[in-house]
Amino acid sequence: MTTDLTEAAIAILRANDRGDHTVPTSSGLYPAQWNWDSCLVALGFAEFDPDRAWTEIETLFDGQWPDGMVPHILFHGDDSSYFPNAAIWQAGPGQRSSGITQPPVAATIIRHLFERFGVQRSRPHIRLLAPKLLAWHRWFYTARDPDGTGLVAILHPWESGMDNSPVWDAALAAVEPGPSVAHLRRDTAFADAAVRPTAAEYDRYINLVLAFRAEGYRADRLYGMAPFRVADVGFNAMLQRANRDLRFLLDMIDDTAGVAEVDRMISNTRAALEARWDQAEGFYLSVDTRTGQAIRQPGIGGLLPLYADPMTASRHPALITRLERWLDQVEIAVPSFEPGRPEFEPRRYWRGPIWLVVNWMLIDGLKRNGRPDLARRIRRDSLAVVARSGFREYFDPTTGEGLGGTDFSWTAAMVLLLAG
Ligand code: 9YW
Repeated sequence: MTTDLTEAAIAILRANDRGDHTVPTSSGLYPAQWNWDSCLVALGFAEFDPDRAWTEIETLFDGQWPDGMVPHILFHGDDSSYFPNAAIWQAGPGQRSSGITQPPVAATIIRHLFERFGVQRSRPHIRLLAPKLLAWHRWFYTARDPDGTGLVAILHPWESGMDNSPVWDAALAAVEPGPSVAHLRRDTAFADAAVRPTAAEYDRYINLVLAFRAEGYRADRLYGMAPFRVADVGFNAMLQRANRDLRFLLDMIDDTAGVAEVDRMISNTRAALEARWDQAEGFYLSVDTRTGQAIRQPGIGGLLPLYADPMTASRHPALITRLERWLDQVEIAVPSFEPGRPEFEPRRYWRGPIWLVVNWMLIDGLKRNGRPDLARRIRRDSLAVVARSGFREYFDPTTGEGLGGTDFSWTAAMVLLLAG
């Protein structure tokens, strides 16, 4: 169905298309290719330009490091409007990437493309990409879970994709701030500082980058020295969902050794994620693996086991009740942090605003978990908030106000996917 909204979404993706990759926004705020943005944007291209969807993912994997990591940013062109740009990172074989990763949603997106386009058109792409995906997932379980716990760690809040979520507050407070970088920030030239991470957070983000740079971004060094290290439920839930989708892709190309390897990842992570359920809290809790402390901040990542596993709701009905309570406290679904808590800030980035990409994960998960009614509500709200406030980066769940960057690629992609 073609509507004004889908026409506008296509126009945004076309405008942000740089040929073989898409920038999150043309405004200058993010002048490069971000890992999970690219994957999620491919879901939008899939609705009107299948070849372009595959190219997006293939460009991302062209940037894969020899050790298997797929960086969180690939810098392709003029990156002078972004801080920290390639000259600061000084990372990767071509010095054109960041030195950390982002949520591994690629396998899930590739499976979606396969289901959309069928075997004939997808098989050559899957043959190319599945071994690269396997190398990335293997990197996670070696570099980021060297003790074999079944949960991989993030070493920087940027790796989570949910930069300033209150879930990181305590772990980040323990990181040395280093010198102030307030005068170097470029993001606040494009978006109101009141809806972005704080100066104290940015100083620590950059100090972590400099600490990793001093180690040459060597995976065998970073895990032990990282001053920030969290086994996050949301991140691991996205990885687990991707593991299941990767298993499907490897099976399709008859890689039996690969299937067996991923089966081990799946069963270890299933048990480890389940062990993060806290009956008294009625929530999944992430853990600071430097201190061993459970993190009692209810961020939206704690709901993502619904996306990883279709049995989550039947095992833990309390999780659905919790989500329903969140929704009762806002106008529009879904806040990225629990409303009513002191840390909830409905306009500040990942401390409360709605992000459509996470809404999509919950919609998908709720359908699989036998709650199509809740999925419908979130879908309706997601489309309505864009119709009302435009293709913004994120939205205030209490008012529907659009916030952050404008003409955002992944917001456009989610509209195409959800409206289709
Ligand atoms: C940054 C591009 C990225 C997203 C992240 C989001 C934000 C800021 O923008 O990061 O400087 O990297 O938090 O999830 O990938 O849209």
